[in-house]
Amino acid sequence: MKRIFSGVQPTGNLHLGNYLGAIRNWVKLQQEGTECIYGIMNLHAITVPIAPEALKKAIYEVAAALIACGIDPKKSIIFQQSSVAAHSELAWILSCHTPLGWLNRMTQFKEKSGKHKENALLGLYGYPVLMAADVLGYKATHVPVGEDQKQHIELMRDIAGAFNRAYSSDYFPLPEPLILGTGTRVMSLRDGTKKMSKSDESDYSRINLTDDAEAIDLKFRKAKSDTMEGLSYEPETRPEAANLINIFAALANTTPEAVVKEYGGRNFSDFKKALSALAIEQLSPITSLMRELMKDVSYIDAVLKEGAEKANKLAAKYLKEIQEIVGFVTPE
Ligand code: AQP
Repeated sequence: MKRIFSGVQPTGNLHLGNYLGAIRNWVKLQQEGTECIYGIMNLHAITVPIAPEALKKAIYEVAAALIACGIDPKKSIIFQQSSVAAHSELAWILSCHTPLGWLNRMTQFKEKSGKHKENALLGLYGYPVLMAADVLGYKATHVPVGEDQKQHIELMRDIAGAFNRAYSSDYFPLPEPLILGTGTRVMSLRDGTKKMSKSDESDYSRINLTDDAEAIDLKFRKAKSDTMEGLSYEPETRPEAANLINIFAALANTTPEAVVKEYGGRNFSDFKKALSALAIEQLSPITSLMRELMKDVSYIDAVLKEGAEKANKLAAKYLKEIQEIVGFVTPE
């Protein structure tokens, strides 16, 4: 049986990278009729400092974005991670099966903890174990993510294997990453070697799903390009041009080569105009629907409540089985 689990952190505005690398694929998987569970990962969001009001707003915004992008709460489960206690409980059990050496290899921790590792939080260090619990806690088989999450999925497979070996069981399936399409690694519009990210200080580095047409147009116009003549796809030497070509290809459902064939003879400014028109055409219906949903969050509340009930039902059943495997008792 195929079961999909994925999630997004409510750490700010969702951006084009989240959309092309993850959410758009989540919608496709839902349309294929696969059982899908999508989480708003607020326990992950607090691994870096975030103000309570900002977190609350981001949780609603992410829920609105998922619905506006096409995740249908009647077909897929949409829920807030902290509403299902099994995530934290399983994370503890799995952390007792995860050697420190495995966590020390995680590049995301190295990047996010900065220069002062001693001050980095335990939660940030243990983030990948919680992520393993998120997926394994539903016995999910496939995890659609952007390329940046590949290392975390490999670790969760290792943790699942360690647990299975420790109890001579085959309880956890080893989840497969699904890294789909041409938008698996959308880069910053200010620096083609850095990924587009919610936490980048510059708002000009990303296209937010809440941006209006004017903002999208301005950001693409200001996007860093290079001084070379014409348009060519050379990721090593022209990272900014390659990023814009990749974004165009992902939005148009085509290949970078096809984009270069069409726009190769034109200048950057013409290409940027075409790119911004395409992005506006695809993103503006999402932005309008998000705005509508945010006007009255009672619908979002109802979706999150129903999602939490469904997710809890599955996760609580599996957690009980896992506790039995470990040797905990359930007094009847
Ligand atoms: N730039 C990207 N290109 C393609 N996919 C991306 N994803 C994130 N950035 C890109 C994918 O979006 C999903 C949700 O990611 P997340 O919000 O949970 O965490 P993240 O990867 O840490 O995203 P950010 O924007 O960089 O957040 P911050 O700044 O808070 O750390 C994942 O599937 C991810 O692969």
